Amino acid sequence: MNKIIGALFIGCSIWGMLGCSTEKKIEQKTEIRTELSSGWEFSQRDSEVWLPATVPGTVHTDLLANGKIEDPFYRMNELQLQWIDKKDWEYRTFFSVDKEFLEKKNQRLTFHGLDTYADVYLNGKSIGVTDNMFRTWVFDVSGQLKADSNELRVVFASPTRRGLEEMERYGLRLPADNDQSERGGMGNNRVSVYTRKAPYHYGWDWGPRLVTSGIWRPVVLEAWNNVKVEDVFIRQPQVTREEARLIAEVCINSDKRQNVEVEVASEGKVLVRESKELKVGKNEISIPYSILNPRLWWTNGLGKQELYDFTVRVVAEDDVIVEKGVTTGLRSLKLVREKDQWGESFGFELNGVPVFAKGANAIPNDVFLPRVTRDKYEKMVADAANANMNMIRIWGGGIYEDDAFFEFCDKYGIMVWQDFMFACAMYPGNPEFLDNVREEAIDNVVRLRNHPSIALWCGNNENALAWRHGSPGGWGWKNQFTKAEQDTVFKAYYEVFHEILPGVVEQYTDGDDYWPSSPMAGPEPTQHGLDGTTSGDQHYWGVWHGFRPLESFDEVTTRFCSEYGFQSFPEMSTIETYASPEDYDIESEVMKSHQRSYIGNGRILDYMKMYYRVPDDFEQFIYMTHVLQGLSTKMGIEAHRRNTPYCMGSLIWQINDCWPVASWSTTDYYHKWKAAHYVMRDCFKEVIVAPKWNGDTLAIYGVNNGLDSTRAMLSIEVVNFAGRLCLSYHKGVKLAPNTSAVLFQLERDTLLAEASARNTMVVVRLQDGYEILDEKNVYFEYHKDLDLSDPRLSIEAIEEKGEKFILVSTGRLVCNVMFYLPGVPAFFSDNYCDILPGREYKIKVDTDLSPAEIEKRIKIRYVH
Ligand code: BMA
Repeated sequence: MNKIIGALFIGCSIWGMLGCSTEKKIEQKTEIRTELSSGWEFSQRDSEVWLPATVPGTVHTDLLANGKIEDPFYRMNELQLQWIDKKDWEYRTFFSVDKEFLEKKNQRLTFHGLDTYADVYLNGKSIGVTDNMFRTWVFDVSGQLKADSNELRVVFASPTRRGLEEMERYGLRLPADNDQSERGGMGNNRVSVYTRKAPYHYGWDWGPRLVTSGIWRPVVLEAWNNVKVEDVFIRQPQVTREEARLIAEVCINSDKRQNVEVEVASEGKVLVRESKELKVGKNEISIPYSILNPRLWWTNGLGKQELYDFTVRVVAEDDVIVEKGVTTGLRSLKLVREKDQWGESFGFELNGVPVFAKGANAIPNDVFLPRVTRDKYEKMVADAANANMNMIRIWGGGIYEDDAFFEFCDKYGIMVWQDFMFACAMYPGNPEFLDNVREEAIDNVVRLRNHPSIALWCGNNENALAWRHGSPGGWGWKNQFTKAEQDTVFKAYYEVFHEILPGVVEQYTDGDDYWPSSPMAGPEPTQHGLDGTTSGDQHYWGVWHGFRPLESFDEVTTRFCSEYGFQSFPEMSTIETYASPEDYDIESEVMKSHQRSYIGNGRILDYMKMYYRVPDDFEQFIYMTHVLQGLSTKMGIEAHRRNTPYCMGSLIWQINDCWPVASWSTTDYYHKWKAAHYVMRDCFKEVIVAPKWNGDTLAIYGVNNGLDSTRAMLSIEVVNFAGRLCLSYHKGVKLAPNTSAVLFQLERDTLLAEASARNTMVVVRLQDGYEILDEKNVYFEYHKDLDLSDPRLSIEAIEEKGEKFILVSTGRLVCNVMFYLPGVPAFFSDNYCDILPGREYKIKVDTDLSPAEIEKRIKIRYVH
């Protein structure tokens, strides 16, 4: 049983974590807060069997923990678990509260996430009904609690049965292409769009269909007397290097009419204090103040991620009654769209400086969301920062992520492009649905708006593109509807994405930017549903979905490429978690079921044939998919950056996975780096050299997306695969900020002279003194046509100051060498890279193995 024993908020003990810096103590015991996380049980509705449950959790993970189902991710188990979403489930716990709690005037129960259709009962009495997994549900339970045993019961209705009912009620069958209803035994009843629940739970082209129910975020019980600070929002109307003009908007709930002082403090200093007369109930208070010479928040790579802890205190008769802390960063951050010689720009400006957005799209880190711990969020965001990213787009088919994700984005300097949760579908427009959406938007905007990392709110993912109202085209969705029905569907679209959501962003943020749909050429009716090329943002899927060659990244213009990507399998150690050796064939049932793209594994194979020799061996093939994805990633990023400042953003689809699967991810479900993630780290450096063949001419571009001009030495060396230097050129160059320029051009014949195109390469390097800013290898032929003979690599393992390294050298070029330690978790600081003859590479290895064991166990794969 949960026991609540006066967990009082006194002085700095709790608030210290939030940055309390007062000398004063809170003299009055005002607030008690506890999480109801223990003693939970669950049961299939109407069964007498109650089993232990975890809260926060899901019914699937509870069934798994109780041994009632097999691991949903293993082989084809997912198919056996489709009954779960057809059932109703019940959760309950018993808890007591102490005298002190009971004596408080205000008692409140908050569910931070209920998935999804739930009836909530306290001591047998209904206290609320819920229908949106994204909302925070707050119930006033004042006077309804008992000292000894309270029963809290949450009954979840089958989300798919309720979905069917909602679909019937709405009367139109709306398109939702990614909903894998057939797999769920629901025929073509794509019910996902009628319910405000994470769309990807119903399946996606990288995700299983596992439609969960459960209490997925914490349940919190609070009690207080007198005054409660409900919310603090630090508005930043004007932030410059000289001054940050701020407004603390404070929402205070008061039990009585009273005169108080409200102060804002930071770093041990009271910044402002004002007298206020509180009325009974909610009081919205605005307190302007400013900070001179603020320490600005910058993105990863451009500066420090300075954060400020502000504390708002309510003081009466010289005692602090209550206080609340909030952490934010001071910065001006906006989306700039201005007419220019090419059309209209699309780029982010941070503290007055244009920032090339380098990053990736993110999906939820698990199908079973409560499994995503704070550590996993940190790993994901740190992986982004370590790959030189400065932006993550939270894509609209998942969830509004936990606070932890945004805290890490603030800390690591990652801007967030935040979609609202609508993707690749059309949605109902009945008044209850629209109201529900509005409340969901308010809850999440208010929850997240203090994070300096938030750069953009975006209505949806690809809905406009797919629908393409008023014109032929799109994804053919309009054909199933009469003209009148089309207008109904679009009216709902328009209300949500052009009225409700921008209205919420305008009302509840400090002028944050809003973009109705990604991608779109612009919000004008004439631009509706058009992918951006001369304006707006673009999802470029010519590569992969369109089966265009990788070179086409360079042929397409984009002002901001918010999606593009290429698939690979996860590495063998991950495949081993869901398949057994008899499945090791890309055409096996198991491998195909862990591949959800409609073009499947064949698309990877077809691309591989274009650039590489296709190996027969399964494990070598898996490795080659990484190499191929790495090549595509390099070509995409370099194309976008060569186009600076026409193009000001490059976001890879996608950084992560929600289960172990073949997908576009650059780190897999277990956050293991694929080759593409290393490639991103290289290609997202502020200064890069990006050579490119224009027919028979090698054009060597230098790109600088940093804040300062850079002087460097460009060297171009033609070497054969045995390491003999054939030719070299050197040139001093200057790279201005946010520019891309051709630094040098050379003809293929000049470079090759008498050498063979099959065993000669060009090494292009930008160097500042001894520091190598960037280096790229250029080949004269595709790898499938190169003379890549078997290598004789020498690998020596050493330990220096407790860290392990391998020293690697070769007499002949080896391409895309993957180092691995079979069966042993290890991270190599560099991997999948070319090893050139005549050099020594020192690569750090994070592993528990000793150097001797590393040498014994290390294995490599390479392109041949
Ligand atoms: C996009 C996304 C996703 C999808 C991906 C790969 O455009 O928005 O819906 O998973 O392509 O097909």
